Amino acid sequence: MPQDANALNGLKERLGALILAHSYQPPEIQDLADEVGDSLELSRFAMEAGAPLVVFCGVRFMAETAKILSPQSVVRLVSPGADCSLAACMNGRDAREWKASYPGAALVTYVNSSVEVKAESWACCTSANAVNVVRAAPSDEVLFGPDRNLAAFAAQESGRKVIPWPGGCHAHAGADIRDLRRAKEQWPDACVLVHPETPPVFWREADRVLGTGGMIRFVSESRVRRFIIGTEEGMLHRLSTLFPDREFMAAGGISCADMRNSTPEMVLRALDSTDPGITVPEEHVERARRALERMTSL
Ligand code: CIZ
Repeated sequence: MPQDANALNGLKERLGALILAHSYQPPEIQDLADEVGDSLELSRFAMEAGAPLVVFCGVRFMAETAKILSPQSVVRLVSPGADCSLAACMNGRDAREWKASYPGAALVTYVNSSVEVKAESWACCTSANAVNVVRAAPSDEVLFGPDRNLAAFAAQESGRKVIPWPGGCHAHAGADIRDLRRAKEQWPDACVLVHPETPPVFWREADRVLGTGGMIRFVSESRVRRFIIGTEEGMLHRLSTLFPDREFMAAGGISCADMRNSTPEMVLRALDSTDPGITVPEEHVERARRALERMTSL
């Protein structure tokens, strides 16, 4: 729709807006975005650009993270109802009560969490640096939430005593191992990359367990031609765009409805709006920012 594309580019330029899209977004959204990446990379882009308006194509916690790290920007989420099932697994009260039952233990939370939970945390992490953040935690026991699979992976890789919160991403935790096995039968020569939010049975049948940024780095450094990818299916478009000479197959049936409902029309509406954008609860912002800054520095 060239007319809409013209309208979108014209508005974007006039407003000095930056359009950011997560790697799990639909192909047509990734293709129109200024930058595509994981939540950490996108927050960094927002911080560095200092644009007056950031239009975020992703889910709520990502837009909130961008707003906390770039308070001077108006940050609009294109699909205002897009939430993360994993972030909903733990609330501020859960985090406070959990910490109270393990006095002295540092709480590390995955960035897929609410602002209030971030504020209760010693540090946040992404799938890319969860192991390093857990290694750096200043306590014998480390509380890790809300994703139990990422907690188990960080424990396995760091050798630290990690106590997991029993939460999970509905899409990754519900991934079907039979689907991965079928993909391996179809492409026996392929390299298998899976996300640490998938259940441990996936890791045991994979060549590497990596976050989305790690998958991109791995493919760029590998000579292998075919890859089976165990994460949200939007990642296939990202990989195929970056590496047109390789072949990718999705495995596990991992699809997040909240990630997949953005459309170009919604991006246009978010640009052409007077909405003040994402707000974050004032009382939690400073402490959440400290936990996020630890995440970006580790
Ligand atoms: O950190 C992110 O953006 C998520 C949710 C996953 C990943 O591995 O990039």
